[in-house]
Amino acid sequence: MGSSRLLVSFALVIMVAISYEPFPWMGVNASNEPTSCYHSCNQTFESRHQCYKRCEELAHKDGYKIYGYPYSTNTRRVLAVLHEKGLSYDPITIDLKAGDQKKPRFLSLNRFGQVPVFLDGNFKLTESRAISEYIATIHRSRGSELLNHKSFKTMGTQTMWMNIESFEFDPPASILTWEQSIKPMNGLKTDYKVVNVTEQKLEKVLDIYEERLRNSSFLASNKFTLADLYHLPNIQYLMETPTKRLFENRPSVRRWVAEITARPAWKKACDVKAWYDKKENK
Ligand SMILES: N[C@@H](CCC(=O)N[C@@H](CS)C(=O)NCC(=O)O)C(=O)O
Repeated sequence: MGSSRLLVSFALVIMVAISYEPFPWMGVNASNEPTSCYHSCNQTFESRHQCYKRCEELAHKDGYKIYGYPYSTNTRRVLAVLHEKGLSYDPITIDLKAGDQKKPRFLSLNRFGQVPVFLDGNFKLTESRAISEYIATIHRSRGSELLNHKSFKTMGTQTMWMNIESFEFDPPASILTWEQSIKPMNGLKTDYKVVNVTEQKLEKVLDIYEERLRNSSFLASNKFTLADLYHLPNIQYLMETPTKRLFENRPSVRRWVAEITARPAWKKACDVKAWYDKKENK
């Protein structure tokens, strides 16, 4: 009797612990519907492809909303994924110049006070790379295949290059974008000392990219993937600054930059007018 009561209490504690949401403002309303839909695809007589398509439709039925700013690098990263997949979305402008991201209304969506914030129905995500992976995974069979998960090795290689972007490329690249593009756009002065020191760091990273891209069309494999896409927002700005020479001086990096920046989806992601013309902003 005593031991069965103990067992029930233990089960209850486990159930409460599993359902506990440590950051209620992040994804508390998440619907499990799409995930369980994909799981169910293994148990139906429908073809896997058809089943995935149905799950995609289900996941996308409410439409996507993106709170962002069309000049923001992190917003553009997500927009690029949406365009690569041919997905529609409603843009909601958070004017970073006006400081909208630090106003209570927006802080209730993202306590870090940063864009983008992505809504799939009631499910909320922040962090541009997490949002990108979410969309690319749900819509893996639609539009450009951004995940090369043909084997565990290709998956590992892709994750590795996505991490290299985050931890090696992005830190110097985003400082250089900030100093040379964003600061002047906001009437602030570029600190050239910072630029010089940071360019030296970026050069070391790009030497490694040059080696890799000599033997591979794209970073993770011979196909364009999220690993390449993640670099686009900073590269786009840097190609308009003197830092462009660091990319141009390395033939394989130059070839890669030309190829990825020419993608139609990327051009759409950078179209500021199209962002403001969309209906949610009106
Ligand atoms: N790690 C975040 C960074 C988000 C971020 O820094 N967003 C910038 C715009 S590109 C922002 O909102 N800056 C305004 C601020 O920090 O006040 C992501 O990848 O989404």
